[in-house]
Amino acid sequence: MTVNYSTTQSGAPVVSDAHAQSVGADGAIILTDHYLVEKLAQFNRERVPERVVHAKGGGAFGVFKTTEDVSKYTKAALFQPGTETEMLIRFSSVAGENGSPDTWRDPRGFAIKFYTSEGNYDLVGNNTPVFFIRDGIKFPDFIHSQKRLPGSHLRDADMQWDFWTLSPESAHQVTWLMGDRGLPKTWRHMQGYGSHTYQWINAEGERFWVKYHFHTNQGVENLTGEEAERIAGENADYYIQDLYESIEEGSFPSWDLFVQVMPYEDAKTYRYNPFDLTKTWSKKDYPLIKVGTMELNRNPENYFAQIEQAAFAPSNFVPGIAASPDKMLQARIFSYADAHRYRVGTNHAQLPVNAPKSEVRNYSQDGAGRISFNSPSTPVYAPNSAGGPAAVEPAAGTVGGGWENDGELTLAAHSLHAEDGDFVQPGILYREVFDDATRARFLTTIAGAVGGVKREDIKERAIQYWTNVDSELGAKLRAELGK
Ligand code: HDE
Repeated sequence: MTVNYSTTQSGAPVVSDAHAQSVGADGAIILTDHYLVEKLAQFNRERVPERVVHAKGGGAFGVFKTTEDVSKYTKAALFQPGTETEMLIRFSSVAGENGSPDTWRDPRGFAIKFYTSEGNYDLVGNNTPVFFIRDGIKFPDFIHSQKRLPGSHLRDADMQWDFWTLSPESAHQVTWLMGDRGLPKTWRHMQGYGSHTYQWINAEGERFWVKYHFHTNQGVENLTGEEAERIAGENADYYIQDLYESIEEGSFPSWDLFVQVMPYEDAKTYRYNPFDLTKTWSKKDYPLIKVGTMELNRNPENYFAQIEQAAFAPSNFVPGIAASPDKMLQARIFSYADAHRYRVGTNHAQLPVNAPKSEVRNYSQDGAGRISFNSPSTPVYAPNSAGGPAAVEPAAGTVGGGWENDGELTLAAHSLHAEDGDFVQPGILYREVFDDATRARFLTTIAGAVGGVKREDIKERAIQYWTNVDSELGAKLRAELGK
């Protein structure tokens, strides 16, 4: 009969789960009680650094099925008709620390890892199609302004609005955030976006620009400001619980994936610069094309191992999908793998949740926490004459997904196209997409947020910012703040 006795980490039986060894009942505990030492030492090391942004989140596993034929746009194996690919998703909020309420107003992360037959493809998006800035060099400053003051350790409306109003490119994302969709009812009831423009390449080597849209089959539903505030007080883990319980009950949430596809040459002349992350593409210009459906059907068994240690990286591409000239995307291609090396460790990609289902073949070796290794007969260097793994070189002169570039080194922003302007699309969103009721709630929300600003000059700049989005809105906000 096997006895379920507890053991040390090395597998030997432990003497007691309840008592440390001591010299006499009332005497000193001893250093040779290595099980006590091991237990306390492991406990001290249970946490890894939380994500500097998107710290609070939850996730689940599922399957993505390609139901349509988009092979004329991409050769990626996961997007070929009928292909089913296992995937992991992690939803999150951005500014709050781990443990902060799920229902605070914030963008929500929508990070997917597809375990494809050609390696992992990570699509690390949000529930919004745009972002606050268009150059990655501003990201640390932006996040500092949304987090806490160093002295009081409090969040602060003055620095949020100081940053936003001095960065007018934020207006589209802030309009979006202060609108109804800034407070999704649950993670199941929101859309997901790749946000950036990505590149797709078909089997003939033809290139396209694409934007990803995940449409929820649960329907888009939002909370009102009052509901969100009440829930934040009652249940900080409202979204985590909703997702977990839905899946446990067998009610599997799903999203249909659509793409907007722009022919390669159009990028030069499209009315908005298509690589500027603060802009969307009109669906009239580039209609949605369906790709397939993602269904979440399995909860993690261990939150830490499978969600906290999940490492999503926009640098994880597969053949047929590549980067674009979007400067934000390019900054992210560096940033995420770097964050994982620091936060989870240099061998993070070998942990079960991060490891691809396809075989890994290369000459990387060693490092803290190494799990897998090559057979001793595989050479440890390339090139070699012993038949070790070797790159399949792409066609001469290409890296399989590039674009032409020319010019001096410059600090210039993305070039302006015919209808570009920081306040153009937010104005359209406010006037044409929002209805009357949404506009009324929007005014209450921004009046509340700007109302928290103490410095008069920043408050005045905030009124000007909204006046630039829509002059009537600016006047209403001024009246509201004067009350
Ligand atoms: Fe992130 N972001 N980000 N971000 N982001 C992180 O990665 C960063 C941006 C997004 O569930 C970090 O592992 C930079 C846009 C999601 O694990 C970090 C820039 C979009 C998640 C990081 C951006 C996102 C992150 C924190 C500007 C949507 C959570 C620790 C160039 C399109 C992923 C970590 C998960 C997480 C950096 C902008 C989405 C620090 C430098 C734009 C969903 O590496």
